[in-house]
Amino acid sequence: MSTLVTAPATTEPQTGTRIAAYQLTEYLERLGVEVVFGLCGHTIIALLDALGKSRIRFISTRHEQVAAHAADGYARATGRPGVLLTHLGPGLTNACTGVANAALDSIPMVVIAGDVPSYYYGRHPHQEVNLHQDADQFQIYRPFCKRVYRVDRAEDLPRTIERAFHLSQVGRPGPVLVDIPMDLFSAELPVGSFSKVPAEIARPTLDADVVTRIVEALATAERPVLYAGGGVLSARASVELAALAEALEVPVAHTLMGKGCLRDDHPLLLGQTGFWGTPISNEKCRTADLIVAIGTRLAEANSSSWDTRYTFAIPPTRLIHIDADETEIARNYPTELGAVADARLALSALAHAARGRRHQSRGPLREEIARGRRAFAENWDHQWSSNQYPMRPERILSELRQAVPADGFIVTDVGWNKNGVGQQFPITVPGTFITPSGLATMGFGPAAVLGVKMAHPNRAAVALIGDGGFSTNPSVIATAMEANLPVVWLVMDNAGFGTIAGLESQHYGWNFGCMFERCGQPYRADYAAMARACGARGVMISSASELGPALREALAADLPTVIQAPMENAPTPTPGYWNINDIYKKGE
Ligand SMILES: Cc1ncc(C[n+]2csc(CCOP(=O)(O)OP(=O)(O)O)c2C)c(N)n1
Repeated sequence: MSTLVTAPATTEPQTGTRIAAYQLTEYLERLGVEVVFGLCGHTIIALLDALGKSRIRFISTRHEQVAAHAADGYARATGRPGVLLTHLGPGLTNACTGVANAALDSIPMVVIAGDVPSYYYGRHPHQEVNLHQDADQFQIYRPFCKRVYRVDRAEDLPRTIERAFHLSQVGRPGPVLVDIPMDLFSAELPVGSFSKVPAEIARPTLDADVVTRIVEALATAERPVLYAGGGVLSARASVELAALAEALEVPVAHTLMGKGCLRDDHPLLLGQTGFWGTPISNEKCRTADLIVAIGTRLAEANSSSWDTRYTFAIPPTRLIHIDADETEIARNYPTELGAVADARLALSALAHAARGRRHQSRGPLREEIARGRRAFAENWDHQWSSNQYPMRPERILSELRQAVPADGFIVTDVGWNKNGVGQQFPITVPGTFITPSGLATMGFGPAAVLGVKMAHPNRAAVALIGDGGFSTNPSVIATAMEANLPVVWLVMDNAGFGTIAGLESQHYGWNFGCMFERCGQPYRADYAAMARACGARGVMISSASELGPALREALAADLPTVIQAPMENAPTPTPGYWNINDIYKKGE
């Protein structure tokens, strides 16, 4: 049985009334909420007043998107819901991108937003969103939240908050919005109003006959593959996955979000699939006779746009799919058997049943995997020691891997950083690779690392990001200073939105609109100086050999550090396929 964040029954005296904001804060404390990320506004200062007097830390950011990504990072690093507090209107719209990013990666989050006073609904009070319905702002979150609640009566607040924590964590996790008119924070509620706590939940597992059927299918298949998605990591199921793979000698491929599901040096690990995958992983999946996929959407990038020539050929490959969300099953591929289950419980049951079970001979599988992985690495391993300046991206990865302890967190953004790490960077401790996959939001990494460090102050936390991603919101430096979070941002600086510049160059022969330029010349902002201006540490790398020492110093420092590494805009290898490349047409 796995448990939600739940709270012990209240011990407060049950008489009289008390301001809702105070009772809400005490309830959050009882739920184990350690930190709230947000940005102030006149609608939420009643709650800030209460938070300020509580044990809960409030991390005040300079942009609500930063707060949302930080709450997301915190949730990924702890497995508990991130809590975001935002003002109405522009606060809520600013936070949208961060909350949507969490939603598309199934991250539990509770968003608390202030709204206009309830008694002014529809009269156009300051900042009301009401073009279609009075006090309508909560609707903005409908497409990506599991549920949007607007609380219309103070008495409904306790029940709604309890529902939000429950819903954000059950089944497929995700964000839930609770939109609260500002007057309700100041309402007097009977003491003890927040007494209902989220229930302990026994998550679904597999029936015994389903377990037998899947183990039988894996044991008797000639070329089976286990395919792990982010659901395996969020369920903390790496041990169970390894046990199943080893019991039946089945190789393991993974999605971007699934990276780290097995130690990178595990002899059965194939690597990532798809456009930015590895040849051995794509090949073993494409030629498999059976794939058992767990906790994955079988999404486009990881499936080479579902083109049967590259990553998955289903059919003829048979597919068994286990997921927490029934809507994911059989969407993109014909599926022989779907099962709705928690990844850890399912893998544990399968591994238990597989122990000692005879299986088909896999031949020299481990040697083939080792050979395939080595052959691909030979394309770039000579670059690990390249002294080229501006640096080769592979040298940056290699220095980072050497400097960061195995249990340190690598938080990426989008661009070379995400694609390169997914493909080429060894992760040995599950859960230490944190990346935005579903929405693939540029700007996630620099902010999410704040939440990750908040969750694990004694472990290293490095944001490996592009200069495009970093410059979307450099206010993260000031926030890290204020919150005393000694994170490291390693900026891979190719003076532009390099990945898109590369794509445009490939198809159109130039990179109009994608590079940073001033008066027709490349334009490089000095992010290291920007960090120093905030009182943080800033290091501009001026030769490849400086990076390793700079990283070690940054990781030992008690101040946040920006390390800016000028880098060649070299593309990440793409052994898979992405259908967009067939769309572009060049005119005169
Ligand atoms: C918010 C947002 N806008 C645009 C994009 C499209 N996009 C994907 S990669 C990328 C370039 C990122 O540039 P940078 O951070 O410098 O990394 P690089 O590609 O140079 O490695 C862009 C703009 C996105 N993913 N997110």
